[in-house]
Amino acid sequence: MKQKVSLIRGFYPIVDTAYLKPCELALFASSLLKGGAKIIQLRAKGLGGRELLFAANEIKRLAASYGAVFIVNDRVDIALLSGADGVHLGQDDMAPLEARKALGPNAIIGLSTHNAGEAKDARSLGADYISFGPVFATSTKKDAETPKGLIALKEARSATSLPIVAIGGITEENMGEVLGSGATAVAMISEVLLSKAPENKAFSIVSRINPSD
Ligand code: TZP
Ligand code: MG
Repeated sequence: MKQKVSLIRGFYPIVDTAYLKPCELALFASSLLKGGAKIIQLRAKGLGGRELLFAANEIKRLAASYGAVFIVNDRVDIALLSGADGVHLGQDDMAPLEARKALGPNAIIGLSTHNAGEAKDARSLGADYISFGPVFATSTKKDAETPKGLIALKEARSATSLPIVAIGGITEENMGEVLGSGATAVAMISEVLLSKAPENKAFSIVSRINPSD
């Protein structure tokens, strides 16, 4: 099932407690999946383990019913207990190879990167895909680095053959140039979570990325 990582492409929405109450996470995940999302990440900085596992279990069940991939941000323990398809780790989180020991060979392990050097090193660190960003300015992540821009994204593309999930300030409007600059997938938080109609938003994004689907 290692080829599951080939599902890391296109629209990569993240349900995040930066904008949602814990009890809204699964509802939004459900809307995004109904709209056609094939990946969902759960990101809930600071949420206690009990509430986080509850949300993760619900979202895993929903994602599985749509044949979608479910990724947990930061927390290898929650990924393991919820049966998630993978985990997304920052540069200072548990090392990907350690996470793999816990989650097994089929788990999809993502690693955040911010420059071509980190992108280049990601494979040997054990990552299956990388995120790269912030590509543009974002108000979602308060401690985000300065925006890297599309040229830096192209440099990251040249530095690794791993799938690249671009993140940071990505919208339906600018996603075309991001994908055109080498991103395999586009992560979006505020663009989808602040939308009044997340299901329609997801549908519109997915239809534009995959016009034939
Ligand atoms: N990592 C880099 S930028 C970012 C994260 C988690 C936040 C992206 O949020 P948005 O609202 O899509 O700009
Ligand atoms: Mg992290």
